[in-house]
Amino acid sequence: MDRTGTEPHGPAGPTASAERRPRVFSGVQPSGDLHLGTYLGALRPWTERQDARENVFCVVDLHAITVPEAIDPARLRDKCREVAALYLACGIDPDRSTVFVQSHVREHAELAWLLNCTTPLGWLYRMTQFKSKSEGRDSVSVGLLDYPVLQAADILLYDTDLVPVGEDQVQHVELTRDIAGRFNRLFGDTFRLPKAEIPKSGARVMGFDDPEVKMSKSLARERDRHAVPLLADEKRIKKTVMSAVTDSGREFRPEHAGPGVRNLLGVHASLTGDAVDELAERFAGGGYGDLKKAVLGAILDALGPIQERYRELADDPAELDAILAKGAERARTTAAETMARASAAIGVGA
Ligand code: AQP
Repeated sequence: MDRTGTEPHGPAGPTASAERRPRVFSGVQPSGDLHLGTYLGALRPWTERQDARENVFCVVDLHAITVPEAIDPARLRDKCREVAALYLACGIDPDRSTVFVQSHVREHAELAWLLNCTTPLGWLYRMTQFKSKSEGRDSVSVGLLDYPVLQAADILLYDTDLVPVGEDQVQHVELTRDIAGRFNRLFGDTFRLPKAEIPKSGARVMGFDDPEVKMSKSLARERDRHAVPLLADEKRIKKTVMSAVTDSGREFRPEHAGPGVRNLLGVHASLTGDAVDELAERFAGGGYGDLKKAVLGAILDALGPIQERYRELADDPAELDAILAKGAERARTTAAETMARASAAIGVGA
Protein backbone atom coordinates (compact mmCIF):
# COMPACT_ATOMS: atom_id res chain seq x y z
CA MET A 1 0.00 0.00 0.00
CA ASP A 2 1.06 3.64 -0.21
CA ARG A 3 1.81 5.87 2.79
CA THR A 4 -1.38 7.88 2.63
CA GLY A 5 -2.64 6.64 5.98
CA THR A 6 -5.77 4.99 4.58
CA GLU A 7 -4.74 1.80 6.37
CA PRO A 8 -3.47 3.20 9.68
CA HIS A 9 -2.15 -0.02 11.17
CA GLY A 10 -0.44 -1.34 8.08
CA PRO A 11 3.16 -1.21 6.96
CA ALA A 12 4.71 2.20 6.55
CA GLY A 13 7.43 2.18 3.97
CA PRO A 14 10.88 0.70 3.89
CA THR A 15 11.48 1.10 7.62
CA ALA A 16 8.53 -1.01 8.65
CA SER A 17 7.77 -4.68 8.58
CA ALA A 18 4.33 -5.93 7.49
CA GLU A 19 3.32 -6.82 11.06
CA ARG A 20 4.58 -3.78 12.93
CA ARG A 21 2.42 -2.32 15.66
CA PRO A 22 0.98 1.19 15.18
CA ARG A 23 3.75 3.68 15.78
CA VAL A 24 3.20 6.58 18.12
CA PHE A 25 5.23 9.79 18.29
CA SER A 26 4.82 12.60 20.78
CA GLY A 27 6.88 15.15 22.69
CA VAL A 28 6.89 17.89 25.28
CA GLN A 29 8.91 21.09 25.22
CA PRO A 30 11.37 21.67 28.08
CA SER A 31 10.13 25.25 28.24
CA GLY A 32 9.09 25.32 31.89
CA ASP A 33 7.65 23.20 34.68
CA LEU A 34 5.52 20.30 33.47
CA HIS A 35 2.11 20.46 35.08
CA LEU A 36 -1.10 18.56 35.61
CA GLY A 37 -2.29 19.41 32.07
CA THR A 38 0.86 17.93 30.54
CA TYR A 39 0.36 14.83 32.68
CA LEU A 40 -3.34 14.25 31.95
CA GLY A 41 -3.24 15.43 28.33
CA ALA A 42 0.04 13.78 27.31
CA LEU A 43 2.26 11.77 29.67
CA ARG A 44 -0.36 9.56 31.23
CA PRO A 45 -2.10 8.63 27.94
CA TRP A 46 1.35 7.82 26.49
CA THR A 47 1.95 5.22 29.19
CA GLU A 48 -1.37 3.51 28.80
CA ARG A 49 -0.78 1.40 25.69
CA GLN A 50 2.97 1.02 25.57
CA ASP A 51 2.83 -2.72 24.87
CA ALA A 52 0.33 -2.47 22.04
CA ARG A 53 2.38 0.12 20.16
CA GLU A 54 5.81 1.18 19.01
CA ASN A 55 6.43 4.35 21.00
CA VAL A 56 8.76 7.23 20.23
CA PHE A 57 8.78 9.92 22.94
CA CYS A 58 10.96 12.95 22.51
CA VAL A 59 11.96 15.94 24.62
CA VAL A 60 11.54 18.64 21.98
CA ASP A 61 14.26 21.12 22.92
CA LEU A 62 14.49 22.66 19.42
CA HIS A 63 10.89 23.76 19.88
CA ALA A 64 11.74 25.38 23.20
CA ILE A 65 14.10 27.93 21.61
CA THR A 66 11.55 29.61 19.36
CA VAL A 67 11.21 32.48 21.84
CA PRO A 68 14.83 33.70 22.04
CA GLU A 69 14.24 36.09 24.94
CA ALA A 70 13.32 33.10 27.08
CA ILE A 71 16.49 31.07 26.36
CA ASP A 72 18.83 30.38 29.24
CA PRO A 73 21.28 27.74 27.91
CA ALA A 74 22.22 26.13 31.24
CA ARG A 75 18.60 26.04 32.37
CA LEU A 76 17.49 24.57 29.05
CA ARG A 77 19.93 21.66 29.45
CA ASP A 78 18.71 21.03 33.00
CA LYS A 79 15.07 21.23 31.93
CA CYS A 80 15.69 18.66 29.16
CA ARG A 81 16.94 16.19 31.72
CA GLU A 82 14.10 17.03 34.10
CA VAL A 83 11.48 16.44 31.41
CA ALA A 84 13.12 13.16 30.35
CA ALA A 85 13.23 12.01 33.98
CA LEU A 86 9.56 12.94 34.37
CA TYR A 87 8.67 10.84 31.31
CA LEU A 88 10.22 7.86 33.07
CA ALA A 89 8.80 8.75 36.48
CA CYS A 90 5.30 8.93 34.96
CA GLY A 91 5.67 5.38 33.65
CA ILE A 92 7.36 5.52 30.26
CA ASP A 93 9.51 2.40 30.14
CA PRO A 94 12.71 2.89 28.08
CA ASP A 95 12.74 -0.82 27.24
CA ARG A 96 9.33 -0.55 25.60
CA SER A 97 9.56 3.03 24.31
CA THR A 98 12.26 5.07 22.60
CA VAL A 99 13.02 8.11 24.78
CA PHE A 100 15.45 10.77 23.57
CA VAL A 101 16.18 14.48 23.17
CA GLN A 102 15.24 16.00 19.79
CA SER A 103 18.49 17.91 19.20
CA HIS A 104 20.49 14.68 19.66
CA VAL A 105 19.06 13.43 16.35
CA ARG A 106 20.07 15.89 13.63
CA GLU A 107 17.55 14.62 11.10
CA HIS A 108 14.76 16.59 12.84
CA ALA A 109 16.26 19.94 11.80
CA GLU A 110 17.37 18.57 8.43
CA LEU A 111 13.96 17.27 7.41
CA ALA A 112 12.34 20.48 8.64
CA TRP A 113 14.37 22.35 6.00
CA LEU A 114 13.07 20.17 3.15
CA LEU A 115 9.54 20.63 4.43
CA ASN A 116 10.07 24.40 4.79
CA CYS A 117 10.75 24.52 1.08
CA THR A 118 7.50 22.79 0.18
CA THR A 119 5.12 24.33 2.73
CA PRO A 120 3.16 27.46 1.70
CA LEU A 121 3.69 30.34 4.13
CA GLY A 122 -0.05 31.03 4.36
CA TRP A 123 -0.60 27.64 6.03
CA LEU A 124 1.59 28.74 8.96
CA TYR A 125 -0.03 32.16 9.44
CA ARG A 126 -3.34 30.37 9.99
CA MET A 127 -2.14 28.41 13.04
CA THR A 128 -3.99 29.52 16.17
CA GLN A 129 -0.99 28.80 18.41
CA PHE A 130 1.15 31.17 16.33
CA LYS A 131 -1.56 33.83 16.53
CA SER A 132 -1.84 33.54 20.31
CA LYS A 133 1.91 33.31 20.98
CA SER A 134 2.78 36.23 18.71
CA GLU A 135 -0.04 38.45 19.99
CA GLY A 136 1.20 41.65 21.59
CA ARG A 137 4.87 41.06 20.68
CA ASP A 138 6.79 43.67 18.71
CA SER A 139 8.88 41.02 17.05
CA VAL A 140 8.73 37.24 16.78
CA SER A 141 11.30 34.75 15.51
CA VAL A 142 10.95 32.89 12.21
CA GLY A 143 11.17 29.78 14.40
CA LEU A 144 7.92 30.63 16.18
CA LEU A 145 6.09 30.74 12.87
CA ASP A 146 7.93 27.68 11.59
CA TYR A 147 7.30 25.62 14.75
CA PRO A 148 4.60 23.42 13.13
CA VAL A 149 6.94 22.50 10.25
CA LEU A 150 9.53 21.24 12.72
CA GLN A 151 6.74 19.38 14.46
CA ALA A 152 5.76 17.83 11.11
CA ALA A 153 9.38 16.72 10.62
CA ASP A 154 9.40 15.15 14.11
CA ILE A 155 6.31 13.13 13.32
CA LEU A 156 7.08 12.17 9.71
CA LEU A 157 10.65 11.01 10.42
CA TYR A 158 9.31 7.98 12.29
CA ASP A 159 6.57 6.88 9.85
CA THR A 160 4.17 7.69 12.66
CA ASP A 161 0.60 6.37 12.65
CA LEU A 162 -0.74 8.12 15.75
CA VAL A 163 0.14 11.33 17.56
CA PRO A 164 -1.32 11.45 21.08
CA VAL A 165 -1.89 15.11 21.92
CA GLY A 166 -4.15 17.38 23.91
CA GLU A 167 -6.92 19.12 21.95
CA ASP A 168 -4.82 22.25 21.46
CA GLN A 169 -2.35 20.42 19.24
CA VAL A 170 -4.83 18.81 16.82
CA GLN A 171 -4.49 21.66 14.31
CA HIS A 172 -0.74 20.99 14.09
CA VAL A 173 -1.25 17.29 13.41
CA GLU A 174 -3.75 18.17 10.68
CA LEU A 175 -1.14 20.52 9.21
CA THR A 176 1.42 17.69 9.30
CA ARG A 177 -0.95 15.62 7.17
CA ASP A 178 -1.29 18.51 4.71
CA ILE A 179 2.49 19.02 4.55
CA ALA A 180 3.13 15.31 4.01
CA GLY A 181 0.34 15.04 1.45
CA ARG A 182 1.71 17.95 -0.55
CA PHE A 183 5.26 16.54 -0.51
CA ASN A 184 3.94 13.14 -1.63
CA ARG A 185 2.01 14.72 -4.49
CA LEU A 186 5.00 16.76 -5.63
CA PHE A 187 7.77 14.18 -5.26
CA GLY A 188 6.14 10.79 -5.03
CA ASP A 189 4.98 8.69 -2.13
CA THR A 190 7.45 9.41 0.67
CA PHE A 191 5.67 10.03 3.96
CA ARG A 192 3.05 8.21 5.92
CA LEU A 193 0.08 10.37 6.99
CA PRO A 194 -0.43 10.36 10.79
CA LYS A 195 -3.58 10.88 12.83
CA ALA A 196 -4.08 12.80 16.07
CA GLU A 197 -5.22 10.78 19.05
CA ILE A 198 -6.96 12.76 21.80
CA PRO A 199 -7.26 11.25 25.29
CA LYS A 200 -10.83 10.52 26.41
CA SER A 201 -10.32 12.56 29.57
CA GLY A 202 -7.82 15.28 30.43
CA ALA A 203 -7.59 16.52 26.83
CA ARG A 204 -7.82 20.12 28.00
CA VAL A 205 -7.04 20.99 31.60
CA MET A 206 -7.75 24.65 32.27
CA GLY A 207 -5.93 27.11 34.54
CA PHE A 208 -7.03 26.91 38.18
CA ASP A 209 -6.84 30.70 38.44
CA ASP A 210 -8.59 31.26 35.11
CA PRO A 211 -10.64 28.39 33.71
CA GLU A 212 -11.10 30.18 30.38
CA VAL A 213 -7.48 29.47 29.39
CA LYS A 214 -5.53 26.23 29.00
CA MET A 215 -3.19 25.40 31.87
CA SER A 216 0.23 26.20 30.45
CA LYS A 217 3.90 26.36 31.43
CA SER A 218 4.27 29.94 30.25
CA LEU A 219 1.33 31.27 32.28
CA ALA A 220 2.53 29.26 35.29
CA ARG A 221 5.79 31.22 35.17
CA GLU A 222 3.88 34.44 35.76
CA ARG A 223 1.08 33.26 38.06
CA ASP A 224 1.68 30.90 40.98
CA ARG A 225 -1.99 29.85 41.33
CA HIS A 226 -2.40 28.95 37.67
CA ALA A 227 -1.02 25.42 37.45
CA VAL A 228 -0.06 22.44 39.55
CA PRO A 229 3.57 21.66 38.62
CA LEU A 230 4.27 17.91 38.74
CA LEU A 231 7.21 18.44 41.07
CA ALA A 232 5.54 20.95 43.40
CA ASP A 233 5.42 20.27 47.14
CA GLU A 234 2.18 19.64 49.00
CA LYS A 235 1.96 23.19 50.39
CA ARG A 236 2.18 24.75 46.93
CA ILE A 237 -0.33 22.29 45.43
CA LYS A 238 -2.75 22.93 48.28
CA LYS A 239 -2.50 26.70 47.83
CA THR A 240 -3.26 26.42 44.12
CA VAL A 241 -6.15 23.97 44.37
CA MET A 242 -7.82 25.54 47.40
CA SER A 243 -7.78 28.97 45.70
CA ALA A 244 -9.13 27.64 42.39
CA VAL A 245 -11.84 29.74 40.76
CA THR A 246 -15.36 28.32 41.25
CA ASP A 247 -18.83 29.82 40.87
CA SER A 248 -20.24 32.61 42.99
CA GLY A 249 -22.46 31.49 45.87
CA ARG A 250 -21.57 29.06 48.62
CA GLU A 251 -23.27 25.88 47.53
CA PHE A 252 -22.32 23.64 44.64
CA ARG A 253 -25.24 23.36 42.23
CA PRO A 254 -24.35 21.06 39.34
CA GLU A 255 -26.99 22.48 37.00
CA HIS A 256 -25.28 25.89 37.20
CA ALA A 257 -21.67 24.68 37.17
CA GLY A 258 -19.40 27.23 35.48
CA PRO A 259 -16.05 26.57 33.79
CA GLY A 260 -13.99 26.57 37.02
CA VAL A 261 -16.17 23.94 38.67
CA ARG A 262 -16.35 21.87 35.48
CA ASN A 263 -12.54 21.97 35.33
CA LEU A 264 -12.25 20.73 38.93
CA LEU A 265 -14.74 17.95 38.25
CA GLY A 266 -12.89 17.03 35.04
CA VAL A 267 -9.53 16.85 36.82
CA HIS A 268 -11.01 14.71 39.61
CA ALA A 269 -12.71 12.40 37.10
CA SER A 270 -9.61 12.10 35.01
CA LEU A 271 -7.41 11.23 38.00
CA THR A 272 -9.76 8.79 39.69
CA GLY A 273 -11.70 7.30 36.77
CA ASP A 274 -15.03 8.33 38.37
CA ALA A 275 -17.70 9.72 36.01
CA VAL A 276 -18.21 13.51 36.05
CA ASP A 277 -21.99 13.12 36.53
CA GLU A 278 -21.52 10.82 39.46
CA LEU A 279 -19.06 13.25 41.05
CA ALA A 280 -21.42 16.17 40.50
CA GLU A 281 -24.16 14.25 42.28
CA ARG A 282 -21.77 13.34 45.13
CA PHE A 283 -20.79 16.95 45.82
CA ALA A 284 -24.15 18.62 45.03
CA GLY A 285 -25.45 20.76 47.87
CA GLY A 286 -22.08 20.92 49.64
CA GLY A 287 -19.58 23.77 49.74
CA TYR A 288 -16.93 24.21 47.04
CA GLY A 289 -14.32 23.51 49.72
CA ASP A 290 -15.39 19.84 49.84
CA LEU A 291 -14.94 19.47 46.10
CA LYS A 292 -11.54 21.20 46.23
CA LYS A 293 -10.36 18.98 49.10
CA ALA A 294 -11.33 15.90 47.12
CA VAL A 295 -9.50 17.20 44.04
CA LEU A 296 -6.46 17.99 46.18
CA GLY A 297 -6.47 14.43 47.58
CA ALA A 298 -6.70 12.93 44.09
CA ILE A 299 -3.79 15.10 42.88
CA LEU A 300 -1.57 14.25 45.85
CA ASP A 301 -2.30 10.52 45.44
CA ALA A 302 -1.35 10.68 41.76
CA LEU A 303 1.77 12.82 42.12
CA GLY A 304 3.26 11.14 45.23
CA PRO A 305 4.67 8.05 43.47
CA ILE A 306 5.75 10.12 40.44
CA GLN A 307 7.77 12.49 42.62
CA GLU A 308 9.35 9.57 44.48
CA ARG A 309 10.51 7.89 41.25
CA TYR A 310 11.69 11.24 39.91
CA ARG A 311 13.93 11.75 42.96
CA GLU A 312 15.50 8.30 42.45
CA LEU A 313 16.28 9.15 38.83
CA ALA A 314 17.63 12.57 39.75
CA ASP A 315 20.01 10.86 42.18
CA ASP A 316 21.50 8.73 39.38
CA PRO A 317 22.33 11.05 36.44
CA ALA A 318 24.47 8.38 34.74
CA GLU A 319 21.43 6.10 34.38
CA LEU A 320 19.43 8.88 32.72
CA ASP A 321 22.31 9.75 30.37
CA ALA A 322 22.60 6.11 29.32
CA ILE A 323 18.86 5.84 28.64
CA LEU A 324 18.89 9.02 26.54
CA ALA A 325 21.98 7.98 24.57
CA LYS A 326 20.46 4.58 23.79
CA GLY A 327 17.15 6.22 22.83
CA ALA A 328 18.85 8.66 20.45
CA GLU A 329 20.77 5.84 18.80
CA ARG A 330 17.59 3.83 18.27
CA ALA A 331 15.69 6.88 16.97
CA ARG A 332 18.51 7.78 14.59
CA THR A 333 18.26 4.46 12.76
CA THR A 334 14.70 5.14 11.61
CA ALA A 335 15.21 8.89 11.21
CA ALA A 336 18.20 8.39 8.89
CA GLU A 337 16.24 6.02 6.65
CA THR A 338 13.36 8.45 6.27
CA MET A 339 15.75 11.35 5.69
CA ALA A 340 17.51 9.42 2.94
CA ARG A 341 14.16 8.60 1.33
CA ALA A 342 12.98 12.24 1.45
CA SER A 343 16.35 13.57 0.17
CA ALA A 344 16.33 11.14 -2.73
CA ALA A 345 12.73 12.06 -3.58
CA ILE A 346 13.51 15.78 -3.79
CA GLY A 347 16.90 15.29 -5.44
CA VAL A 348 19.43 16.31 -2.78
CA GLY A 349 22.00 14.37 -0.77
CA ALA A 350 24.65 11.93 -1.85
N1 AQP B 1 -3.59 22.17 29.83
C1 AQP B 1 -3.42 21.09 29.08
N2 AQP B 1 -4.40 20.17 28.99
C2 AQP B 1 -4.24 19.05 28.24
N3 AQP B 1 -3.12 18.78 27.54
C3 AQP B 1 -2.12 19.67 27.59
N4 AQP B 1 -0.90 19.70 27.03
C4 AQP B 1 -0.23 20.82 27.41
N5 AQP B 1 -1.04 21.55 28.23
C5 AQP B 1 -2.20 20.86 28.36
C6 AQP B 1 -0.39 18.68 26.12
O1 AQP B 1 0.94 18.37 26.51
C7 AQP B 1 1.70 18.09 25.36
C8 AQP B 1 3.00 18.83 25.38
O2 AQP B 1 2.83 20.17 25.19
P1 AQP B 1 4.10 21.12 25.06
O3 AQP B 1 4.70 21.31 26.39
O4 AQP B 1 5.03 20.63 24.03
O5 AQP B 1 3.46 22.40 24.48
P2 AQP B 1 2.27 23.24 24.95
O6 AQP B 1 0.98 22.57 24.58
O7 AQP B 1 2.53 24.57 24.36
O8 AQP B 1 2.40 23.25 26.52
P3 AQP B 1 2.26 24.49 27.45
O9 AQP B 1 2.21 24.00 28.85
O10 AQP B 1 1.15 25.38 26.98
O11 AQP B 1 3.68 25.16 27.27
P4 AQP B 1 4.08 26.62 26.82
O12 AQP B 1 3.36 27.54 27.74
O13 AQP B 1 5.56 26.62 27.00
O14 AQP B 1 3.66 26.76 25.39
C9 AQP B 1 0.85 18.37 24.14
O15 AQP B 1 0.32 17.14 23.67
C10 AQP B 1 -0.26 19.21 24.70
O16 AQP B 1 -1.46 19.04 23.99
